[in-house]
Amino acid sequence: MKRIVILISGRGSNMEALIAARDAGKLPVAIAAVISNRPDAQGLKTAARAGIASEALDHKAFAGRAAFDAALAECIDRHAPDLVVLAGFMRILGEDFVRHYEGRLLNIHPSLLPAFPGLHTHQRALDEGVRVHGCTVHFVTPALDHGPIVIQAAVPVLDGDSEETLAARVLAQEHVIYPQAVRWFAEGRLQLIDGRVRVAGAGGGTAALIAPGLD
Ligand code: NHR
Ligand code: GAR
Repeated sequence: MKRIVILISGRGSNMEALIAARDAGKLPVAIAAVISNRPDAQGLKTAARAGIASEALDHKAFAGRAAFDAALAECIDRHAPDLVVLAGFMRILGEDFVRHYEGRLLNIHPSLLPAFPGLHTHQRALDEGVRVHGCTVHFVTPALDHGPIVIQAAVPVLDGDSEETLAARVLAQEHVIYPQAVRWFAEGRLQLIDGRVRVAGAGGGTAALIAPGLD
């Protein structure tokens, strides 16, 4: 069975969705460890309660980004993962780190990339007046939020939405597409060809789009 390490910085609801999918028999992976760059992350407690090895590596304790990245890679590699999953992980990772995990590092980003890379995506979507928003699972490359896309889910932006209501609508879809993407990886179905993701056996053969029904 494939081994995964999950990196978090806070609440950890995407991590919980992965744990739940595993527990339901829908995600054939061993969750080797959960690591947070913030020692006070709520998700660390959740992971420990689920019986998963959890560790904190405080980025503030390091002289710079390169030193933190190196220590983080060492910590991850002790668990010998096949895949590293960024789940609400809030530190930008350097080129050396990203290259080391090339093809085995996934992120979930709360927008329909390439729209709104970076932070505060929901407020920016509201400010721009877009009618469709969503989330994206992508392979991580050195260019922030620009790696090959695995799966996206779209949600409507509704009149009267606040940052909170829109974030909640997107988050519900994150919890659907992240376990799906990790499952595809675990099944060996994700192929990277010329910077694009092909999902073997999926109709159409390329990254999928889920558009949940409006009601
Ligand atoms: N690293 C690389 N090289 N490439 C990506 O695509 C990455 C990455 C690291 C994290 C997640 C990303 C997101 O989905 C991610 C993708 C943090 C920031 C950020 O500005 C931006 C994007 C993402 C994560 N972080 C600040 C920093 O200085 C700190 C912000 C904070 O601590 O609150 O690192 O959105
Ligand atoms: C999620 O919406 C995730 O997409 C986003 O933060 C939230 C984390 O929630 N990630 C980023 O913004 C990365 N910069 P969670 O901790 O409950 O999974």
